[in-house]
Amino acid sequence: MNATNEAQLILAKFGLADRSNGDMVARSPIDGSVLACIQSDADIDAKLTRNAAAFERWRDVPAPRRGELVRLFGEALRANKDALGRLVTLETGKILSEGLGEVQEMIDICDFAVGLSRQLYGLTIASERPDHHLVERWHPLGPVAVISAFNFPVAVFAWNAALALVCGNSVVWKPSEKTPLTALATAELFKRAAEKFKGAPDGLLELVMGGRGIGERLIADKRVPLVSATGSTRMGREIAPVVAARFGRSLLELGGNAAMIVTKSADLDLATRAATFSAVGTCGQRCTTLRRLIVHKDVQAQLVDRLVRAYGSLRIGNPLAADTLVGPLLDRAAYDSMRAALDAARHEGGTIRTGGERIEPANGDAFYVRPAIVEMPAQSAIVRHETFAPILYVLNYETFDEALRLQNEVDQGLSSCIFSTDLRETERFLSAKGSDCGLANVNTGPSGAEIGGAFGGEKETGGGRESGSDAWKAYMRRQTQTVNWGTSLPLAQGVEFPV
Ligand code: UN1
Repeated sequence: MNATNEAQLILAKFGLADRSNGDMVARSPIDGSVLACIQSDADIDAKLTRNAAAFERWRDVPAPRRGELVRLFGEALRANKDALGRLVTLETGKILSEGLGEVQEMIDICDFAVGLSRQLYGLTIASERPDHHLVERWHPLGPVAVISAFNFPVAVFAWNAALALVCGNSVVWKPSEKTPLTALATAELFKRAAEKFKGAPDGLLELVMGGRGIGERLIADKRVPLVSATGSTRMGREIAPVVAARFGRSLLELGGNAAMIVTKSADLDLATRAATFSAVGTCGQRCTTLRRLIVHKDVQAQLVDRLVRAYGSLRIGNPLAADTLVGPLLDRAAYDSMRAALDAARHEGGTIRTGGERIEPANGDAFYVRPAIVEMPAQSAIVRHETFAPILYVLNYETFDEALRLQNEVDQGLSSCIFSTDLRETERFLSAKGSDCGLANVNTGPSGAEIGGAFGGEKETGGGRESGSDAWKAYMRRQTQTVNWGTSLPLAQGVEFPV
C-alpha cells in the first residue's frame, strides 16, 4: 500500500476522509505522494473571538474538573495510539517506533497534567503587619497560542495544551504547514473527549491552518497573552519583538546544537550507542539531535571507528518497515541544506568519514540519505550552525577545560551530555561552571527527554521551559494578595500616615 492509501484509511478513522480540495498540500516524505489537500484559514478572527469567549467560561471550571477533560483526551489518545502514531510516521517520515513514542509522550503529559490539576499550588507568605496575611495565587491567563513544528507535530502541542487547559486557558493551535493531518486528527480526538466531558465550552481548542500570514496575525493579536512557539531561531527572532511590543509573553523553544563530551574514562560502548541514536534518530531532525561529538584525543580514533561501523549497520528506508532505523528527510529543501552543510564542512577543512550520499528511492520524490560523520579541525562556522539533518561533527580536545569551552561556545543552549566514569568530570559538567544548556545528561544521550522535567534551553534556544516540573507557571498569572483581617490599618515599612 502506498502512503496516500494508508493515510486515507487512517484519516477515515478520524472522520477526516474527504480532504482533497484545499490549498495546503500535505505530502508524505516516505514517497513524496500527496496525502491530502487541506483548506487553510482565510481569516482567524472569528476563531479567536470564539476562543476568547471559551476562556471566560473555562476559567470558572474548577481545576480538578479541567483535569478530567485532559484525562479523557489522554484516554482518546491511548485508544488511538496506533492510528495516530502511524499518521505521524506517514506525515513526518520518522520511524514507526518514534511515531508511536510521540503519541506516548502526549499520553504522558496528559497524565502529568491530570495530577497537576489538583496541585496548582500557591504560597502563604508571612506578613510583617499584625492581623494580615499574604497569599500568592495562580490564576488562568487567557487564550494561549501554540505554534508547533513539523518534527514533533503533536507531542509538543500536547505539552503546551495539556498544561494550558488544566491551568484554565483556552488554546489556539497553529501547526506546521507540513503536518496538518496529524493536527486535524489530534483536534478530532480532543473534540471527542470534549463531547464526553459535557460542559466544555465551544472553541476551547481552535485549530488555525495556514502559513506565515496566519502566524503573523495570531502573534499580533492582543487577545492572546501567551505565545508558545517551537521552531527555528530565525522564527523566534521574528516572533519575540512582536509579542513583546504588545507586552505579551512568549515561550520560545528554538534551535539546538547538542554536544556529547566523551572523556578518556568513558564507556565507549555506551557512548557509541547513545551517539548513534541521538545523531541519526528522526533522521537528525530533532532540536535535541546530537550534532557535535567532543572527544578526547586519545580515544577519538577508537570511538570514530566504532561509530563508522555502527553507521554501516543502520537500516535506512521506509519508516513503516519494522527493521528500519532511519527514515527520510522531510523534503528536498532539507536535503539541499544537508548537501550545502557538507560542502561547507569540506571547505572548512572537514573530512567526511562516512555518509552524506542520497539513496535514490525506487519510486517517487523522497529524500533518503546516509547519515554523515565529519571530522573537523576546529569548531568552524558550519559546526556552530544548526542544520536539520543527520550530520555529526567530530572535534577533539586535550584538556577538560577545552572540552567545556567547545561545548558552551555555540549560540544555542538546549541539550548536552557527557560520557565519563570519572565523578570529578561529571560533577564539573553538571555544576554552574559546566554545561550552559537547559538539559545536561550524564552517560545518556542529549535527545529523548522524559516529560517529567522542564524542557527548553538558554541563549538562542529562547529561554522557555515547557512540559514537566513547574513549567505550568508560564501558563498562569501570579497574584499576590494581602488581606487585613484586623481592626486597624498598619502600613508596611513602618510608614506613618495619620488621617
Ligand atoms: C523537539 O525536537 O522539538 O527530547 C522536541 C526529545 C523529545 C522532544 C524533542 N522528547 O528529543
